[in-house]
Amino acid sequence: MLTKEQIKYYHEEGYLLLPDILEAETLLELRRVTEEVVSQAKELTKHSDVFDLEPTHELNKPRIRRIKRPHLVHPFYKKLASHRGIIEVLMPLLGEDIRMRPAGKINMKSAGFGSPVEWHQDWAFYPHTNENVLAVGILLDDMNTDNGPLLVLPYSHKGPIYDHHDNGVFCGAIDVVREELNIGSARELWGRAGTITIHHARLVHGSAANHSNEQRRILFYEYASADAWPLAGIESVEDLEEFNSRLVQGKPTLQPRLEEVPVRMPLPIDRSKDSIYEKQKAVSRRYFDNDD
Ligand SMILES: O=C(O)CCC(=O)C(=O)O
Repeated sequence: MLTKEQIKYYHEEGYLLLPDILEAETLLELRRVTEEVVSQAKELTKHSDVFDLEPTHELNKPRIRRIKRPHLVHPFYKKLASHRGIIEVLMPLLGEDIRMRPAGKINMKSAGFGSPVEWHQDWAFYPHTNENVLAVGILLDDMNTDNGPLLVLPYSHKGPIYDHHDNGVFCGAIDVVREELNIGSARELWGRAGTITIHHARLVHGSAANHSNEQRRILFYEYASADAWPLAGIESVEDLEEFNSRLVQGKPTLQPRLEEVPVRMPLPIDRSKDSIYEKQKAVSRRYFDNDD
């Protein structure tokens, strides 16, 4: 459970860093399963439904940037999304009824070349009827200042939704010069493997390339209160059974709660680009260096 101070901190600053949430054996199993999944990517020559590849990936020299929607890839990841330690941390922030979003990913950030993620707000990708929406990051490896830690802009979840478009198309990245963001106020989130990060869906965040000798893998799950419904066009709710099957805690509802929240629709969008890395290629001015 979270302390009152931690709950206050989350609401004020927009993020939390919580050490030792996963037990040692769960962490070991998470790493083992991840290595097993990655070993299936050797034969790939292009992105697949499961893997997003680094620009320098080669056949038989796999360079995996991301495992997409891990909860659909291996039952262990599905189970982990409802880990009691995580749910107990989420309940004071999201309430008794919590649904997982259909996305989720493991960003691999391999040693030496792991790609950066440009500054963005998750809310720009998936606005909901209210802002009880957040992402949980589970560190598979120790994260430090050199291996591409998660960078967050405290308090930015209370500010505007920045423009994530370039040349009239949603590119999933903020041009921080054009939008005059004060990147100097960013904080690095560090921690040992097994630590979790939590960031509010409106919080501006990103991360640099990993030029160190240590890999930095984070598994991200995204959660919303059951009464926070995705806005039309963002995610299909035609299959109500599937929608409700993603509840990790509590009961579903047919009554979305509407809140006055800033929204900028991520449209038009190139749906063939299935990962943030591919979408962000369309931004004209990058902040982080990149191998592309
Ligand atoms: O992996 C990271 O450092 C940031 C990931 C992120 O924000 C994303 O993939 O949306």
